[in-house]
Amino acid sequence: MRQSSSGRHRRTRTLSIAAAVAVAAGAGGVHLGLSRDGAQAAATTVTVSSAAQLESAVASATAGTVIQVRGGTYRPTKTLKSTANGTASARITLTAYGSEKVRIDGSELAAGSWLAGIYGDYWTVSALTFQNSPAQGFVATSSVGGIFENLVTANNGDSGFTLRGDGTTNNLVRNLDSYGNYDAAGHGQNADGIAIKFGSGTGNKITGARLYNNSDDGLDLWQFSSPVTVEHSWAFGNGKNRWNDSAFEGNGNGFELGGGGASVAHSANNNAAWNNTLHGFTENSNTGAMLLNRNTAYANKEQGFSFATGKARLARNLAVSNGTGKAKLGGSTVSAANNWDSQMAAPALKSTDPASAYASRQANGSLPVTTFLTTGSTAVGTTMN
Ligand SMILES: [Ca+2]
Ligand SMILES: [Ca+2]
Repeated sequence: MRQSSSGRHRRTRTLSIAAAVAVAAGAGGVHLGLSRDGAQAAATTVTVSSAAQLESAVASATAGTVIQVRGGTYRPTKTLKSTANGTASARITLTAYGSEKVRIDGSELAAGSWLAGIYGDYWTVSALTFQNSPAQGFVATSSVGGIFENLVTANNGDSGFTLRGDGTTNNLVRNLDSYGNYDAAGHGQNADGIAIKFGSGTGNKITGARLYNNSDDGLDLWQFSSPVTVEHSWAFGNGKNRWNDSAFEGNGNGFELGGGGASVAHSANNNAAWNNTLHGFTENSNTGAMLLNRNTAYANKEQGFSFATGKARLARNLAVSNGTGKAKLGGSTVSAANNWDSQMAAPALKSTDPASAYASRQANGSLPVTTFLTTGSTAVGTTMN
């Protein structure tokens, strides 16, 4: 924070106090600061310690606002919602206070409510858990430049984490854990770990995710018409009926890279899919020229890699012990140096025990260290990190 005695900055400070007071209605603590360019946007830090304060702070956020949430479990009574835009130099931040553990819990929301819905640009949302929503956990609609980091979306009533809408551009989802999401109303057919669906916009990337035990897919790119990059992520145990739903309709692919008519060249690099009820990786009728490099599919119920209709290019991927085959490829698929291609032997897996994949993340939020599915090969398959 830079202080200045210039009249220009003093005027700004006065304005920022007015803005902060508006934000602070009912909030636990307010600290003022000037952004680095001082005159343009005032950084306002709001510390909240009740659900009402949290709802108010999110609804009142403007460019430069930093909302810090004290440790504990928060049960808002309405969706945490904002249409405010940050800017590249004055982001809007929603995060835990220090290293405190924060759970935002949707169990007191009305049926069908999302837990969090952001409709603006340049948000940073980090180090929070969104759980037990009656519908989606966290949704960003037509957002630009979002950074969504070290989040958990768990046991929600529809997809855990969602990006949607046209103009969804340059968002980064890093180190997301999304698990146990299940839509009872749809008998499990909708709830994915992460859904980037029904929209467009370039530059979106997912990295370091664990997407598991969801009723439908780990990742789903249904009708998203611009390329998405997914890397260093794991999808496992999706599509199983874990809810005693006698009419269960979830069908879990690990990585569902399209569907619904969009033809788009997504990229999937250095990911792992195991123990899903359908395929490990699938185009799902997306005919685009997708790129898949150094992914591993292990013990999925159907194909390791299902790319039978499109122009996907697969290289250096590894498929082991999948139910109906290593890979189902079509006439337009390009396949080279995968373990199903000639002269490409499968290296031995160092471990087939997934227990360590469920371990706590490293201090910086990175995936836990594991030898599961690793081979030591520099030629084929994921490195699991
Ligand atoms: Ca799905
Ligand atoms: Ca599915």
